[in-house]
Amino acid sequence: MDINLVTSNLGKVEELTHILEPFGHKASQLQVDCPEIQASTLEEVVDFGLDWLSAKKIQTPFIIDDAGIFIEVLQNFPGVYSRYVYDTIGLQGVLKQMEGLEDKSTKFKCVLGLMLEDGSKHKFVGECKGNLISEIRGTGGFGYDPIFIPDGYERTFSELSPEEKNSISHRGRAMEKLVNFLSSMEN
Ligand code: ITT
Repeated sequence: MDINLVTSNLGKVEELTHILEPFGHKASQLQVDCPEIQASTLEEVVDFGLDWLSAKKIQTPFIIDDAGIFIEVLQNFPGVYSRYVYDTIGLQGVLKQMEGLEDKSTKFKCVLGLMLEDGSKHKFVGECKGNLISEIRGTGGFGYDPIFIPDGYERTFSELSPEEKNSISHRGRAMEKLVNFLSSMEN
């Protein structure tokens, strides 16, 4: 299947493409300036995005991806505001907020939205639990990857290979559900 990935984030394009290609799907990035609504959940952002893009008659099938990092001791902030926080205070600013706090439990969450040619909309959710660290480590990945260590590992997402990250990440888990869904449609 030829699938459009509607995102401005090249890191996401790489991760999504690596998962889709072995299943015979061809992925292409499509950059569309989709307004980001004020919402309290990633699911709401994705619902809005799917409707908005479909009203703009964006070529189907397409996938959108909304993700964020949820820091437990900060009442799950920044969550839906992860992009804003990253662009304003950055990783150093987040680390500063965490100074002196012992509990560094954090999770990543990804909600994928899929719009098919028949106009049907589908959402797939994946999470990855772990901990923040107090320094920036690693060069791979993107966004918050250098400050997050997934449970069961001692390396940050940035220090894992792209395959390792995809095999356990929030996006990888949501994508596993999405490709299974596409495969079940073909049978
Ligand atoms: P699009 O909306 O164009 O897809 P974006 O970068 O704005 O791209 P999000 O709103 O989903 O994407 O991301 C919110 C923030 O979380 C942003 O700063 C990302 O870099 C970061 N982020 C998303 N997925 C991530 C991941 O797998 N690892 C590290 N950071 C991630």
